Amino acid sequence: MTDRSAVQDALRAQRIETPSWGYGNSGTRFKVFAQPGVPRDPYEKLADAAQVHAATGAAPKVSLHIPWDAVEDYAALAAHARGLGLEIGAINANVFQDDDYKLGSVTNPDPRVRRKAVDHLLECVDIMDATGSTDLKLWFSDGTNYPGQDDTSARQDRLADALAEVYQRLGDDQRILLEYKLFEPAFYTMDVPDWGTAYAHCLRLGPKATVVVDTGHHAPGTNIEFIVAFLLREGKLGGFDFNSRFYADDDLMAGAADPFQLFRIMHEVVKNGGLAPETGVAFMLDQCHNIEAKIPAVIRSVMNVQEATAKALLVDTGALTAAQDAGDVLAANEVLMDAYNTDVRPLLAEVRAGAGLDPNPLAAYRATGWAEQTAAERVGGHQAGWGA
Ligand code: LRH
Ligand code: MN
Ligand code: MN
Repeated sequence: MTDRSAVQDALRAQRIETPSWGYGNSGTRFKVFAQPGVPRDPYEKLADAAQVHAATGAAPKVSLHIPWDAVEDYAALAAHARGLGLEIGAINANVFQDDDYKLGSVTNPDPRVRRKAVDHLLECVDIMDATGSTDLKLWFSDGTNYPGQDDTSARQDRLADALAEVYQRLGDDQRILLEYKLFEPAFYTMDVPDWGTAYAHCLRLGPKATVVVDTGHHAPGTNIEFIVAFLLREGKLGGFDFNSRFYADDDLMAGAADPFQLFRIMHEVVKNGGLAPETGVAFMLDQCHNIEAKIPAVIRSVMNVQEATAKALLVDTGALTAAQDAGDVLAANEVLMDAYNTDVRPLLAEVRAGAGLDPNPLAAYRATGWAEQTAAERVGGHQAGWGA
């Protein structure tokens, strides 16, 4: 696409969902560094997310993680979100932080533990009903550490049974987003280690089950954009958990480690129609800001996704197809690189100004004084949920 106003329209329409846990204190297993002004409850996390949306105009949805974001009244939480101009996005289930889950959750050899895990997933669907969320994001830490520890295929059977039960419970407008991860916390086998496993389960479940690509969940060197192109072609790409990684599941700011990879991913999204809301591709962040200030880090991440998207939209598709059809390898590559090497910051500044926003979201946020205000008002910040 090279029509400038069409590019601007597409950028204006893109929505990036931010994670509640990105606003809380987090760290590694070595240390959590508490920051001043960090939210003490889900209501305050939403208030912080509203700052990101106010500065960018692009982040009206917030993912919740249950029970990290457990509240008495979920309808009231959703109403609070609406009052802030936000909506509740994906409900992330958590079946990885209970002693019972040492040997797995839905794939645990003990049927009692499996029942408990599935009940939690069903409770998450209740929370979707109460909040208006349409997406149930499932990530399982399940797996084994040693050869022979458990029966690999039996675990797949248990997983399939659990997913089928949850799928049955979904409402018409609700769906499962199934996430995969190569390793960690299990080190020998993960029960959903890769997109192929996730895809096979989703295919068996039906149209309301799709795959989530978390950009931090692959082996080094994996061609993530190929996975994206393939899943989009099959109608099975539910969305992204965007973040950056240098080594493993680092959960750093999206586009910080490898902006070129993010561009290549967004190129496949744009080329294969994944920006259109009808495709249901959710652009979510899944990050933790251990040492940097959280709200500006989320704003920066939103901007990085927008910049990658803008560059992908600038790819001259006519010239690209012509070069590809002619078998002109270098010309085709040049078309992509021309788009990637374009400075899209002025274009995005124009889009923001056109929407009545400050062209510089980070400056806009700083000018609010929110960081100083919350540092003074909020005492005893909330940990994101793990890493202590
Ligand atoms: C697992 C994961 C998954 C969790 C989130 C906190 O590594 O990516 O999405 O829900 O981190
Ligand atoms: Mn994730
Ligand atoms: Mn992860």
